[in-house]
Amino acid sequence: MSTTSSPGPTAVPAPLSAVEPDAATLARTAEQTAGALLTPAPPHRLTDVVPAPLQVQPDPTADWVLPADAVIVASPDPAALAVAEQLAHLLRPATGYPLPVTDATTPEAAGGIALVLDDSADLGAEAYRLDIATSGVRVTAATSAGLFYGVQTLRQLLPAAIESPDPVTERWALPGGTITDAPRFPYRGAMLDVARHFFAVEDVLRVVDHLARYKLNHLHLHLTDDQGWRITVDSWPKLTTVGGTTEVGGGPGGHYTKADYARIVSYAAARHITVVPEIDLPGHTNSALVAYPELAPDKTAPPPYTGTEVGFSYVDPTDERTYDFVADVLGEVAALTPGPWLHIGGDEAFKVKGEVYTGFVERVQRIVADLGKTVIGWHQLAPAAHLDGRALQWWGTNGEDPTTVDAVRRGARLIVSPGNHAYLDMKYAPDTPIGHDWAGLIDVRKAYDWDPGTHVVGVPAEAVLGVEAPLWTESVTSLADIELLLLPRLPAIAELGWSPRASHDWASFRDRLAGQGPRWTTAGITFHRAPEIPWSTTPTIPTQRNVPQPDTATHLTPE
Ligand code: TNX
Repeated sequence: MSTTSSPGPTAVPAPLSAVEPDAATLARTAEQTAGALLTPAPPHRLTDVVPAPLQVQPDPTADWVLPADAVIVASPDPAALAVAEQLAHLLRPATGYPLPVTDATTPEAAGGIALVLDDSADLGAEAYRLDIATSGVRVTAATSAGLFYGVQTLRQLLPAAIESPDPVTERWALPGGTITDAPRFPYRGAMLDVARHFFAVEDVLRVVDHLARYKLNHLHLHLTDDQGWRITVDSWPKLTTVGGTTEVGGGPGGHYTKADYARIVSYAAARHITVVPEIDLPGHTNSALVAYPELAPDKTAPPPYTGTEVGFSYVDPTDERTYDFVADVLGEVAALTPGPWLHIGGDEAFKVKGEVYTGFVERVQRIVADLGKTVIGWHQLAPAAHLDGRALQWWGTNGEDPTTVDAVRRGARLIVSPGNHAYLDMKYAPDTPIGHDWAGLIDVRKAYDWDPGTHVVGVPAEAVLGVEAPLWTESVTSLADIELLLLPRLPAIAELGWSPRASHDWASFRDRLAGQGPRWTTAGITFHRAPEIPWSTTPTIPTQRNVPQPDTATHLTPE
């Protein structure tokens, strides 16, 4: 890793004086020298953070080392205390320190770490300030989300060994100074397609952990498609008992019970991530038609589909029963989902055209609004009438799109997911073992070098809600596959969503990203060793964890 900084005060052995030292001084000097030899690495630089923070003011005189008896003290608020517990969970395994959590009306670092909720500090909803000084560390924010993001930054400033699941002898140094940070866009997301291949709850929780590390705040779950229906709907039970039993390639499929889904939602909420459920309509519905032929245009069940073609299936837009189905499904999904969004798909419904398509979408949009939720749909929804708050997810590969620009003029906001920059299912290079290439190859630089604020010509930055990186899973069958495609491109998209445009700099990003490699290795996370990134060759702490697991703090109650 490319870190240079003045070493912390205890790393430098005291110079021997000309006067004969006493035994105690000699012993202390020997101990300090041994310590410096054992752990010569200086702290990371305060700028070594992904996504790049808004403002960084290093103070090389203020480096700090976490003492074994440090206490974490938080404002007396359940959400702030929950973040303090999360911090303790992050730090305890590798340090082996007890790190008790306490509360105080005015938390003081006092040689430890203070998490301070302060709505008078002029910090926005997701903003935080991180002060690292010789007296300890303080994170200040107006909300628990801000505290959580400050903790993610703190985590990255510690040595990579902090990711070890087992105790490690290390000097837990932090670089001195102040970071003041806030996101550029309010919507920063990733999508996981659990329909083409089904993934266990544990795998999804692990993806949530990856999002949280990089301050992403939305997880879009593509829950239904031709190859499988993945969420229980009590009023239409065969959607999962029949429609959930298939997947691409002929595997067994699977589905989430309502309790499974609630577990994902609450695990994500505890990490300040909103789940955005997608029920893809009117196309991409073969699995629903297999379960309920009455929804099919010819009222005949099609054969189950386990291939990878798109655009052939649709629910009958001329039958009222279809709208009962949509209302029942969206009603049950809305009831399970605390977040404001319902994603209604709308892509590649090639057989439902023109006014029939827009008429269908407009009815579904109203169903969503009547449920008190806000519509997101793929940008194919653009021609349909605008409805308050509606957001379109743009996945084009060419920034010219007059139809979408017109929908924005009528009030739609945009989530940008350009297929040729943000699609995590595209291969990195021709030899990437899994993935697609219909939108081109996406190496890390291609994932990083674009601007969500100006990408779609004619859409002003104010209309851009944010950015999302979708992962379609036709060729993805395991957690290791997911991680290979996610990392290291997810942090690139996260930086586009979080960091100010003025900080955009490939050379800086490349070096900071390289610093993430040893963290992933230490945590047992798979990633693609992209050749354009100067990964460190320094050996990392071996982990004894064979089976990857989500963060241990699964019991945390959501807010
Ligand atoms: C297009 S992008 C699709 C998906 C496929 C994906 C494969 C979009 C809204 N629809 O159905 O899985 O390409 O990259």
